[in-house]
Amino acid sequence: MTTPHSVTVHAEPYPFELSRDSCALLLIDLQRDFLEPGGFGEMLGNDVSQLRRVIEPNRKLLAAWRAHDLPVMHTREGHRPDLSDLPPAKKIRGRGTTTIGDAGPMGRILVRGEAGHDIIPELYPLPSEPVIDKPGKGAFFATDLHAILQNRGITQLIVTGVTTEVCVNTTVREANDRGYDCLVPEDCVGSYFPEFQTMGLAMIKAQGGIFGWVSHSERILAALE
Ligand code: TIU
Repeated sequence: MTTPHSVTVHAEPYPFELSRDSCALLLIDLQRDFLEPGGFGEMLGNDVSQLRRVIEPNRKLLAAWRAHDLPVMHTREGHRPDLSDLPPAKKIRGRGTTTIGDAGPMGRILVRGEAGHDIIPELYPLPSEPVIDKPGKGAFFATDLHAILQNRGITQLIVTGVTTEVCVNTTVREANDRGYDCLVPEDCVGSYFPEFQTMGLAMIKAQGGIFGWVSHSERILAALE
C-alpha cells in the first residue's frame, strides 16, 4: 500500500512499498569470527572474502538509515559464557576438534563478551541501536526481537548480513511467519558458497515472494533519496 511516507523500491518479484514509519534495518551477525581473516570462519576453511564484500554496501545503507533517523537493529549469534544456552547437539555438530565455547583465534568461539563474537568495527552499533544476542540461527528464536519490533510499530524489515542461506534465510522465514514484510538487498548479504548465495536469494523471492522480496542496496538508497 502506498502512503505519504512510503517510497517504492524496485525489487523482485514486484516493487516493495517501503514505509519510512515502520521499516527497520536489521543487520544479521556481522561478527568478527565470521568475517575477519584469522577468525573462526576462516579457521574452518571458509573463504572470508565472500563475506567481506558485503561490508561496504552495508556501511552505505547503515549510514543512510542513520541519516534519515530510521530504526536500526543488529544481531549476534552466540552463547552465555557458561554455555547453558548451547544445545548439546549444536556443540558437537560437525565433529570438529574445536567447537563453540572452545578457545579460538579471537577468544572463545561464539561466546558473548569475546572479541570474535563482537560486530566488526566498520558496522559497529551505536548505543541507541538495539543488539539482539541470539543463541540460534534465526533472530526471533529465544530473543526479545519480536517484542521490540512490535513496541516500535515496525512491520517491515530490510534484512542484511551473513550468511545468506543460514542466519539471514532463517530470520526472514521466522519474520515472514510473524507477519513482517522482508526485503533482502542481494549485495548486502553473503555466503561462503556462491551457489548458496544464488539459491538462498532465489528461495526468498520464488512463488510470488514466498518469504519476501530481493533487491539491491543502490535501489533502496535511490528510493530513499
Ligand atoms: N550467522 C550465521 O549464518 N551463522 C552460521 O553458522 N552460518 C554458517 O553459514 N555456518
